[in-house]
Amino acid sequence: MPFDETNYIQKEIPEESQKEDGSAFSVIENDVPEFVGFKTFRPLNLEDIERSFAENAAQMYVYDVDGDGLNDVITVWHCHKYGLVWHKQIRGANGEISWEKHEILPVQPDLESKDLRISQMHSLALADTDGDGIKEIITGKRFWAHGEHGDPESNQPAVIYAFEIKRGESGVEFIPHMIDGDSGAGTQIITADLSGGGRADVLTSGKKGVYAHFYNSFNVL
Ligand SMILES: [Ca+2]
Ligand SMILES: [Ca+2]
Repeated sequence: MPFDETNYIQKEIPEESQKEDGSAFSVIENDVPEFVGFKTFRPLNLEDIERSFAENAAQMYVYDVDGDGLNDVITVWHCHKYGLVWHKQIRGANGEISWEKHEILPVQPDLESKDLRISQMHSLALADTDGDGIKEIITGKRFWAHGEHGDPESNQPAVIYAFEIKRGESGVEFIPHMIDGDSGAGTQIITADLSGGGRADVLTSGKKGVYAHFYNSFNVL
């Protein structure tokens, strides 16, 4: 189809939002894409709505996590520290939007605990790796992002995890599945069907090297 500029609307993102590390374009409220920055939710036709989605985000995704028909926001809370979060979209009686924060991995973990925690999650992907129609949240450790001692627990194993979203009567559960324990991910995780098996495989690169992780089956933890 020939280029027709009348098919496009150009809208400049305000300067302060251009500096935000994490951002996403997706449909939250209307039938046109809206900008979601990690400090703001910015519907294109409305004034900015201040909302802190993260302290220092990685990639952000807009996805209906709990399957209630309303898009939610998924991101890392601090890409050099801790926290993997999703923000549930809530609609008020008059259609007003608010957000409810839920932690998938703790923002302030107990370092004495054996519970799963990952520091330096500087990249995030969303893809259906097991082919069940629901996307998994894929993230990993950016090993030595600021060198050996620059970030919390810099020397912990360079893991990659898929968090399976399980929707149930009592809400949403996130089941962690370790994809790999010694590779990690830099600032971007790519998913693509490399093997031709019809499911998303996972590509990572970082200080531990460049890897393709082919989906076989989820480890049962
Ligand atoms: Ca939802
Ligand atoms: Ca899936």
